[in-house]
Amino acid sequence: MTDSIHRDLHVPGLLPAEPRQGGFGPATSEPWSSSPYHHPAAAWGAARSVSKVLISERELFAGTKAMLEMNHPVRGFDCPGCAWPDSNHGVKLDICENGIKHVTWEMTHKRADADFFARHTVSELSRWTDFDLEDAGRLTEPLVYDASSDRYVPISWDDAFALVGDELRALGSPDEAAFYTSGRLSNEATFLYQLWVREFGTNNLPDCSNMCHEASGRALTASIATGKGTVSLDDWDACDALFVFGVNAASNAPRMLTSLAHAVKRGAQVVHINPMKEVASTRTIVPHEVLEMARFHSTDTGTMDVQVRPGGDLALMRGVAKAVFEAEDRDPGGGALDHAFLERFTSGFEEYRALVDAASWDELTRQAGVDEETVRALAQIYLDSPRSIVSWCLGVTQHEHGVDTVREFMNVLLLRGNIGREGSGPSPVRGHSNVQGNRTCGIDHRPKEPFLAALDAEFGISSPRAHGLDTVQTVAGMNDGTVKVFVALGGNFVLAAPDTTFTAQGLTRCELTVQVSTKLNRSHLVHGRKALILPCLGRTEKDVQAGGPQGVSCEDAMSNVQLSAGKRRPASPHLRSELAILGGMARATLPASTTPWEEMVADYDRIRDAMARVLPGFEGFNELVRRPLGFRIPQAARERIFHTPSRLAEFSHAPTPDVVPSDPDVLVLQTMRSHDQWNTTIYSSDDRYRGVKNLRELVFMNADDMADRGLTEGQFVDIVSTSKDGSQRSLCRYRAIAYDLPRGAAAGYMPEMNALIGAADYSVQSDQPLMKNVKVRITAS
Ligand SMILES: Nc1nc2c(c(=O)[nH]1)N[C@H]1C(S)=C(S)[C@@H](COP(=O)(O)OP(=O)(O)OC[C@H]3O[C@@H](n4cnc5c(=O)[nH]c(N)nc54)[C@H](O)[C@@H]3O)O[C@H]1N2
Ligand SMILES: Nc1nc2c(c(=O)[nH]1)N[C@H]1C(S)=C(S)[C@@H](COP(=O)(O)OP(=O)(O)OC[C@H]3O[C@@H](n4cnc5c(=O)[nH]c(N)nc54)[C@H](O)[C@@H]3O)O[C@H]1N2
Ligand SMILES: [Mo]
Repeated sequence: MTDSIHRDLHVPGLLPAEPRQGGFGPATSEPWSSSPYHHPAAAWGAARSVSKVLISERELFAGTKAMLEMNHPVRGFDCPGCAWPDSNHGVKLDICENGIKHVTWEMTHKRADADFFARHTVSELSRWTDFDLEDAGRLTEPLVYDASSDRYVPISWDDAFALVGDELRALGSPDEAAFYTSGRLSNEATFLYQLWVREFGTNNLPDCSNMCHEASGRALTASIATGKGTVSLDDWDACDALFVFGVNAASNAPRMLTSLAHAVKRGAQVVHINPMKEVASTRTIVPHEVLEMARFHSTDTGTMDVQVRPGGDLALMRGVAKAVFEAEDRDPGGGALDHAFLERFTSGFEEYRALVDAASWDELTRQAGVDEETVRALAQIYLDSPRSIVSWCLGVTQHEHGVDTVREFMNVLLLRGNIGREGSGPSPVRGHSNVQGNRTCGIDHRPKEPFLAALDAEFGISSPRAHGLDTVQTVAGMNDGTVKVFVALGGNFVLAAPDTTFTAQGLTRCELTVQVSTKLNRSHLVHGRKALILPCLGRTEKDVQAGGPQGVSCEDAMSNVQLSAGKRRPASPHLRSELAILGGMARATLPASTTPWEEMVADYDRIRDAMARVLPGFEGFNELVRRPLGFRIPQAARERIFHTPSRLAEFSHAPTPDVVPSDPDVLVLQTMRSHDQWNTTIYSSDDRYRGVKNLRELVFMNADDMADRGLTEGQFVDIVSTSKDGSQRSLCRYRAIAYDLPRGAAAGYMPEMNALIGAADYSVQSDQPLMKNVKVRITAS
């Protein structure tokens, strides 16, 4: 086996490459184990796991109190966990295991204060695990990197802002800076952020969405002229069939389990389409139903499982379309197709029909990795269901053909008029709690003209029109020297982005890196020549500005916008809100700006007033957002008004992609989350629903693929990936674990496995890194 050049390249700040049991999670000497999980999701294990985190953070009382405030419709704060909407059944609290873990992680009593940084050099911290870095606790004051002592040392807020302003103004062009967002930034902070960046003069606004749902946004925009799903939770409650693609709901959107269980209970069909059989496709104990929990009653959360080939979803849905056309041919006008809808509201139907007719069953089933009988069974469910929803997450988007696949979902929905009526439509499961709101409020490296025109008119500025850099392009720019300043509002860029060493090398080549964060993470240690850590308030904390206590708003995955106000005393008196930090950096960068930065920061209502004039659907924002359940942003597509160039919903006509590797030795590896992690934050090395304990450095494989390679359970293997550009990367001494996966499919955990994904490995359709489609060879170590 050849060691790739990338492994030899040592970048300061990165952990050395040798494996540690536990991966980037807590180091552990406990024996690892793996055995199938047989219990319903969200059962007592969830309660135990929560109390473990609460107790370890010594926050049992405060944590319990916070839980009662979280997602409370009138006086709560928005859960900073996932973007799944709150229960639509009135005032009931809507909380979940992983949301609670997420919140308590922020509320820790531990502090990474100036003393802490005086005790540890950056080189020393670089050898800590990522778990230990975050576990140092909340950051308490602004810090600047001091090269002479290799330490972060305190700096005043004013000096920190001045440093940012000076560096930015010294650049040859505003395009030499990039401004990253992790999707938990509030709507108001988002708006201020993009305003600063555009007034400064660039659209370089890479965000986590570039790695997440960029494909969904592009596909939906092309087909129905909105980047978002069109359904609400009421639609979930009304549908006859739910097709759920590529999401691990029990871990990543646990409150979705409630909706799945309710759907099955009232007799709807719930089909899970996933190469991996995830626990959400079987049974759950509905988190709210305390009585059922006490009695160990579980509810089914699925009626059918389809184990698709990685990337085979498009072919699968094309097979469904083929069966729908066949049903129409058997009984013309009998209701298989919604002719009235197709004629009045769509464009490109005939070409789509011809494309599907030309595709053979053999080819579709081979590409889908699913037999014809199963595809037909799926199609029958679709035909028998007057109202259908298609829902999906990263299993669909992080592939080469993510955009075409989401468009195929739309094609199939359009055939039977499944949009713009109750119980039907597309429903992407978004990631970070406000990633959807970030786009709505202007974080977009490819902004649209009407938005820029409105922004310019409101503030008397002239925003740049040229497209900016996304995440992948930003990493390339840092490496080739065209990006010199990197500002990150949240997130953990070096671990979240692909090609870890390349990304790390890029960051170290920057003149200045600025991280606005709550906790210490790897991206603070892999830094530019100059570096700032600016600590901010978390979502649970009280935010008081000159104009009094402030609240901010977030948009969930179903376009509901709600106010969120923290209640806790801030972790340190020196913390500032993200908005105050943004206002400070903006003023220092743009001393002559006529934008009222200080007034907007003093009273967020002033920001919302401006947003009401710039953003469609936000008219009366301050009043709307104070309603008990907030408001839903209106969507034309939901009313069957499609603002596409043709004014019609557009069928797409992509060829069926070839997703079967030509070399049988090559496996398609997906990189995913375990149950006990939040993206780059890893709480423990367990993955309860997949039956794994104390192990993250593993690769799940089909048992026959293991046997072919002479591998036994738990044996050490080396994983070598080959990038689109031919370069190779490797991870060594990972344990092979047999799992119910289709042949040719393998799976392991992000962010560790980002080391395998080359900078060239992104989709040409969406520019999304191919995080679910890494071509690898696996051999015994
Ligand atoms: N607790 C917790 N909650 C989270 C997060 C977290 O880290 N922890 N992260 C948040 C974020 S930012 C996001 S974007 C979401 C992510 O939510 P998910 O999309 O659930 O994230 P992953 O863990 O990457 O899981 C991907 C799923 O897609 C499946 N899959 C892989 N390839 C294919 C394929 O080709 N076809 C199909 N049909 N399925 C496939 C995998 O088997 C797996 O079930 O969750 C959000 N919520
Ligand atoms: N291989 C692989 N890589 C992936 C993925 C994958 O499936 N596979 N998924 C991708 C996806 S979908 C996403 S969304 C990205 C996630 O990428 P990011 O959003 O960049 O990463 P996170 O781990 O969510 O960021 C965690 C950090 O956010 C900071 N933080 C927490 N709360 C706050 C707050 O309130 N304010 C501020 N300012 N900072 C805060 C803390 O310092 C914490 O360390 O990763 C991507 N990377
Ligand atoms: Mo995400």
